[in-house]
Amino acid sequence: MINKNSPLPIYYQIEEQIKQQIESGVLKPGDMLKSEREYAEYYDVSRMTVRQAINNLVNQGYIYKKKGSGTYVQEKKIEQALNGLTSFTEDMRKREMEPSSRLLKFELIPATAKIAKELNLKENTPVTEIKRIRYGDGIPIAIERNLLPANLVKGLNEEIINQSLYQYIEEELNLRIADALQVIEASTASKTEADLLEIQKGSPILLIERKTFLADGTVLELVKSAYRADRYKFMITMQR
Ligand code: 16G
Repeated sequence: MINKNSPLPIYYQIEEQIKQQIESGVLKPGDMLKSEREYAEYYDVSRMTVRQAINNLVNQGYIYKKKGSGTYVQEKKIEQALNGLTSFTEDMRKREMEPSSRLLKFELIPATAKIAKELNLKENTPVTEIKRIRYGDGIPIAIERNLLPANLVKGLNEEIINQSLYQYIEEELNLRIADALQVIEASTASKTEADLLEIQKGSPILLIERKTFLADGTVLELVKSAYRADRYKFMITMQR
């Protein structure tokens, strides 16, 4: 229950209670929450107060509103450990989700000056460009664009790309993927991104740039991806 004499604002107390119900599993992903009116009656507070608690939980990604329907508990976010260099396929499998992809582009392009510099190639060297929507259990999670030196990934075809790129590189080409540099930035979805990710335009997304290296220091890929921020979070363990 809430304590009206507490120095903690009432909306905050309600927010924390709902959060606790979600974290403890009393409210499960996909469950519909009570309406604002019901919460207001239940806690004996104004609907404005309830609305503030609800909006805060929406902003924190715990719940989401469906127009004309109600407010629901959000699915759990997929965590990617930042200290392990994983592929999308491995990432999903670890979460016991089924990975899949939709191929939007698979082309050979000549390296522009900028791409050539990043990949340590001469300008106009053939580069393989791959654009995929990545899904977990059929839900779009990310849009991903990879650029790889074409001579490094010989034999790549659509069938392979629909499975795992890293698996092919390691198991078929016997190259050793060693490390990567990754930059993560917050942004909002453009109309095109929103349509591909099946979210509303302007929803939060995480823009990720990854430059991956082979054990001998060769640049293997440049990747730009847009992840749905409501479905994805990063986790990092640190040592001192
Ligand atoms: C991840 C990587 C991406 C890599 C892909 C390979 C991030 C931000 N990016 O999505 O760099 O190319 O996995 O996935 O994590 P695959 O082996 O499933 O094709």
